[in-house]
Amino acid sequence: MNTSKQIMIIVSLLFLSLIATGAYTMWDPNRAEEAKERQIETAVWRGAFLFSQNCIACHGDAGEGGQRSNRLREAPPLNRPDLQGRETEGGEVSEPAKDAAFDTVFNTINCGRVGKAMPTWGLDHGGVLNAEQIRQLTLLITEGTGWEDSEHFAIEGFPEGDVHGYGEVPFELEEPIAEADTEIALSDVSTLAVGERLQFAEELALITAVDPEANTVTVERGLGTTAAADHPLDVDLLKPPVPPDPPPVTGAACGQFPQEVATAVPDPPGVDLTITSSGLAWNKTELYALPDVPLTLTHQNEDAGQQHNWALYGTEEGAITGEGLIAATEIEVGPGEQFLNFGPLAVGEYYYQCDVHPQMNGFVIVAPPSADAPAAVPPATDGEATAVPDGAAPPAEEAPAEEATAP
Ligand code: HEC
Ligand SMILES: [Cu+2]
Repeated sequence: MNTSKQIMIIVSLLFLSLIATGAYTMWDPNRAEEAKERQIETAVWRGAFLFSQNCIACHGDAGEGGQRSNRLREAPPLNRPDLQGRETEGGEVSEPAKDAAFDTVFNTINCGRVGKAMPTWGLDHGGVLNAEQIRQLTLLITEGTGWEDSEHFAIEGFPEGDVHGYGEVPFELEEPIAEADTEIALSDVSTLAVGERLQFAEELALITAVDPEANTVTVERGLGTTAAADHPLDVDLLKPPVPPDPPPVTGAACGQFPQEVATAVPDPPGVDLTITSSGLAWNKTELYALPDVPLTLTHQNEDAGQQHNWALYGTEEGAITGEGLIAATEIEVGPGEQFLNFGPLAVGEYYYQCDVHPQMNGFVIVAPPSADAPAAVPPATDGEATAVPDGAAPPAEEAPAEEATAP
């Protein structure tokens, strides 16, 4: 072989490897992107499992929040668009908003919320989760794609011969359950106590009495948003956790200190109601209003970047089904000010909440001026003494809440 031929071969080999490298670099970003996506998917899936093990007792099986899932009322929904960097459900993701949400969620899980029931989870802060596990939980919340997995783990446990045993029970049904049954016969009730819950497929039930002789429990059926239904003998029978008591406030974590607890400052019974939202809380949990007069509400949203509204419902159940709406402001990002004209309302108690954060709630108490303010009570004209406590007028019978809907 002569030298020029050798040089030719070397040059062409070099050339070939250059082409190969070039092609590889052009191709590589796609591969890197795909690998990253797969890695996030796996992390979200792990996060869903961790969530089912640690968080559902307060936040609900699918992150739907403690109110909706009938768990810890104060635990907010975590399947919210704002925690995914979106302004609305299914809206565009804003990368800066998503990054900000990632930091807030990570820190909240790591450090807990001092003064609130949200525990500290980070190992450095006396918790049980390491930084990678907290990252997986954070991705579950900011990606928002793993909630079905979480619900599945919550109900079925971890795939394949579940060693973790969430909710598994050492007893079986003795008879199928009919929708109206409140007494349930089980093979063994020795592990059950009043106040605990049973789950029949989708339905939640609260144990109100245990009879160890007859091996039966008496239950309140269809708790929360679930409904009583017929169940066959082989229905999925589980014992979901009861929300734990909030841990005591022990001091500072991650530079947080207990916040001043918002105290309810009663408005003088009136027609101009004011309320402020700040730090994901209302400054008042009771508003006082006069009956049978038009009312106005001023809502000051002091939470920069947070969506809030003020929505009034006939009852708390009405708020869950969305059917009892009386009047509401638009959901708007703070800071800002909103006004709402509504009423007149009949004497009674009405429930209000922020529809984005149902854990922000309270009651409008509609009552005539009390004995403390006798000047405002019109004198009785018929001269008959009526036994009404506190000098309050008897409840007005006309004007049911539904007819008081604001335009
Ligand atoms: C004992 C009940 C409880 C448990 C268990 C719990 N949380 Fe919470 N969590 C709360 C409460 C209450 C809040 C609201 C705190 C507040 O008002 O600032 C909260 C708030 C949060 C927030 C902030 C949401 C927001 O909108 O600012 C995140 C994120 C969160 N929890 C994630 C988790 C994760 C992840 C787990 C499991 C590792 C978990 N929580 C377990 C009670 C709980
Ligand atoms: Cu809100």
